[in-house]
Amino acid sequence: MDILQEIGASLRKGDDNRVAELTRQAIDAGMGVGAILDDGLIGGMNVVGDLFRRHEIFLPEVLLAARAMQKGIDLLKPLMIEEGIPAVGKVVIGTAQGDLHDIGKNLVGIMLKGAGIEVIDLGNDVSAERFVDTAVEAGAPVIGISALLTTTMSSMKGVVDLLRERGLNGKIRTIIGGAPVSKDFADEIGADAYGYDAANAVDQVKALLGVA
Ligand code: B1M
Repeated sequence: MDILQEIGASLRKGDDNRVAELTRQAIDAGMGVGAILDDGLIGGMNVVGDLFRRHEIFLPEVLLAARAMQKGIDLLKPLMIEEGIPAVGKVVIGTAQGDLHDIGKNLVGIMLKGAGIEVIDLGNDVSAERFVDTAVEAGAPVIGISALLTTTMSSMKGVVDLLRERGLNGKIRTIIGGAPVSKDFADEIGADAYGYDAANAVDQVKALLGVA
């Protein structure tokens, strides 16, 4: 088993110390951040999702896997963020109201910071009012919303609708993403952009900020 497969296997077992140790080894061996993330950590988490869907593992195991994934991401974070880049724009991010899945959102935040964008992270389970109020107060022209549940996707529409109600559409733009979200859904609810993964989210946000 190669080191990336081993990261995935340890993540499935929820062995956070081993995931951290292997991630460190992979970094030291000169493996790229993208490969460690996609083929190690995210690959492992996808298997966890499949096992969970088939009721072969249960929530406590998923939580342990999420904790292990976060330990790996924490080690990759400094490599994804180049310190001292002047900010080229400001974005408010968070997960949709009712949604506690924040790993993807955290990755998007790290990548945005890495691209020199200032990120105001509201965490998870964020109401439409809080997204919009924060963007207005902070003078952020972009709101990014992440959802992992089909049931919380509808609250993304709440943010778009609230911006429209307050006459802010066009002034504050929205980008949405997350596993069940699609470009079609973004178009349907009137979001300005859709990011299919964290790297694509950076390209889309830069385009919204006009710095692409
Ligand atoms: Co949950 N969960 N979960 N879970 N969980 C899923 C999402 C599920 C698909 C599992 C399954 O059944 N196979 C399923 C949803 C089914 C559905 O809605 N159709 C599910 C369920 C049902 C639930 C609960 C309801 C279970 C229960 O209580 N019975 C519950 C809901 C809690 C809530 O939110 N209210 C629940 C709870 C949890 C945990 C708390 C245990 C844990 C989350 C821990 C945490 O995030 N801190 C958890 C986890 C870990 C998962 C899976 C296994 C993994 C999610 C993940 O982190 N993936 C997930 C199955 C799966 O997705 N394979 C599952 C890795 C992450 C990097 O990917 O978030 O997709 P992702 O982000 C990607 C892209 O989507 C994109 O970029 C990222 C990097 O490429 N992206 C964006 C994400 N946000 C973006 C925003 C953008 C742009 C791109 O712009 C702003």
